[in-house]
Amino acid sequence: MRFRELWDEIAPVGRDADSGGYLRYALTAPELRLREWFRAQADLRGMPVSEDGNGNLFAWWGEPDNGDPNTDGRVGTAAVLTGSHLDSVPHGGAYDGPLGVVSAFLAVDELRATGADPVRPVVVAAFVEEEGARFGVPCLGSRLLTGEIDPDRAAGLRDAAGVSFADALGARPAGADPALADRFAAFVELHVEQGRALVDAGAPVGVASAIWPHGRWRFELRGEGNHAGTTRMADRRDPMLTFAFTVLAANKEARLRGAHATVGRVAVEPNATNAVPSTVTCWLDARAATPETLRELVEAVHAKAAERARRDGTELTVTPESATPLVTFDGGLTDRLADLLAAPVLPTGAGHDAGVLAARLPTAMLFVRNPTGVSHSPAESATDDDCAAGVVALARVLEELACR
Ligand code: HGY
Ligand code: MN
Ligand code: MN
Ligand code: MN
Repeated sequence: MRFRELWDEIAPVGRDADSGGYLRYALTAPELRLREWFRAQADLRGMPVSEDGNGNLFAWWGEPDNGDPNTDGRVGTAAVLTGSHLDSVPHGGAYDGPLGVVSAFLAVDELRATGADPVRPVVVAAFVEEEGARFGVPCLGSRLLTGEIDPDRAAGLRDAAGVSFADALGARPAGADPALADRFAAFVELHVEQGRALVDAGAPVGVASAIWPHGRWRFELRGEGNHAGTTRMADRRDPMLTFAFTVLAANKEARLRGAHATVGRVAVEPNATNAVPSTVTCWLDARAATPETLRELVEAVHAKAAERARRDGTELTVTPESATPLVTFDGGLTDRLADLLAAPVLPTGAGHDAGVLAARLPTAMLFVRNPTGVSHSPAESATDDDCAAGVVALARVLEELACR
């Protein structure tokens, strides 16, 4: 086990010196460097790398499939897929994503050290744009691979500088792999926990039961830009007021339902201290235990924002940007892994590529304890001992799924 050694190789990549967090947006320089690192790690292990035309990378231990999922006429023995993503949210933590990729390579090493002889290929994956931090749609790579998003829609998604996903990728994305379920027997994603359930349980590793349904909605509030010094308060059409009320309403409506609502991103036009804004655009991230609760929550926030917009003389447009349904991981597989590892089973409110692939493949997730419970922040953490326990757990899972 060389966890620290391997971890230190990627630790400086994309790290912001001021915040200590990571700026590893999909297909930008730091993430491209991590993709090169991924290829080098695969190479070191004699694992050929295939790409799926969507920006996702796959390193094969065992006979690789023909590498062109979309023109596939022949599928070999279904492989066991593991891995995660290399991109981050703005000023994100070190572990969210890369821990699953590093652990996957180390789990391959562990298995090989024991002389394991898999009857199925073991494949380490790095999925592109899991966070949606650059192009707005989370799990973009896995959604393309499963056919959950139309390749033309994905191609046209643009980043803040106007660069399209197709341009960043260098091609129109290939889209769904019709042979996906033949190609892969199962997917197991290891991820840092983004909460404190494992701290409470006193366990270094857990198994995921479900992912709350969640989504992103863009709220565009238009008013009238005007002079801060001369415009009478009664004459203003100030979208910032509607915005402020919307944020408070989201918080209240989520609390009422035991759900989660966040407004973590906002853009103000013209963004001047001495001007009443003309437009405020904000993004609502909403998550709840059931689809019904999520729908009610978003409808309630929308209704309250619309009512407030009428009072403020502003105009409101709400656009859904992404939706992730309730994911219940394969019960048989989850129970099997929880028994194998004697690990607790827990749900999460975070989205993952595993949640997308679960619609097509038997899928499970392992979580590694996070002492602070903090994630999507530079304060995200995990101890080396727990990360090593995660690798051992993942190796046992791969042995169970690929060597029998
Ligand atoms: O849950 C999320 O925000 C993302 O999918 N990682
Ligand atoms: Mn094939
Ligand atoms: Mn994340
Ligand atoms: Mn993640």
